Amino acid sequence: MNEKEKIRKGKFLSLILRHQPETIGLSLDEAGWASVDELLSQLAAHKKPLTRAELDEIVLTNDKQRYSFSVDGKQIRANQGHSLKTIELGLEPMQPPEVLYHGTASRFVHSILKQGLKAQSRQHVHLSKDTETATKVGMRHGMPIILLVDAQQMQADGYLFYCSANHVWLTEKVPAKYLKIV
Ligand code: HQG
Repeated sequence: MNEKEKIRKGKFLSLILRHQPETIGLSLDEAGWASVDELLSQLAAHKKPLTRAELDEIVLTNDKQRYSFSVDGKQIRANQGHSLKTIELGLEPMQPPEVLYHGTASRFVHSILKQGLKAQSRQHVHLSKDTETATKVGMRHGMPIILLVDAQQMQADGYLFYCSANHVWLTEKVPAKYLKIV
């Protein structure tokens, strides 16, 4: 696989494991896991063939470590980013850093400062520990703006934070009073 092919196949894998497993007739369990054998056979059946070696390469070299294999290597899931409401990753609440960042596009800022950050189509609001990552996330939507989240105060006020296996910080919502433009 060349880089372009790997990115294309990885994106399709994200679609399947986070949003629409039914596209290839796959089912995920309640924690988001799919059988690797079933994934590969359903991909082949839907004219998107992938070998086990290619899947291993995608999982291992993915720039954001988006996917994990189970310990026995028989199952696979996306580490975060799901829109499927029935999936419960089973992450334990964790103490967040004092501040976290959220990158968004300038055109959303007015609404965010009024309504707070909402999970939109996903299960969680996604936050990062550093502004570089937040900038990249914001750039996906347009002119990037970084918002600082007072995670310490949120936690003191009873909000829960989770950290995915690939170190994305997740929370259900961020009310506007905890946000500041960087
Ligand atoms: C915005 C990528 C108006 C929010 C990234 C964002 C991340 C509001 C957009 C992960 C709003 C949702 C998630 C409000 C939130 N009014 N706009 N009240 N509240 N928004 O894609 O955080 O590459 O669902 O700011 O790296 O951009 O897929 O969320 O701009 O970790 O692995 O609504 O996706 O990871 O967009 O990105 P998204 P996101 P992957």
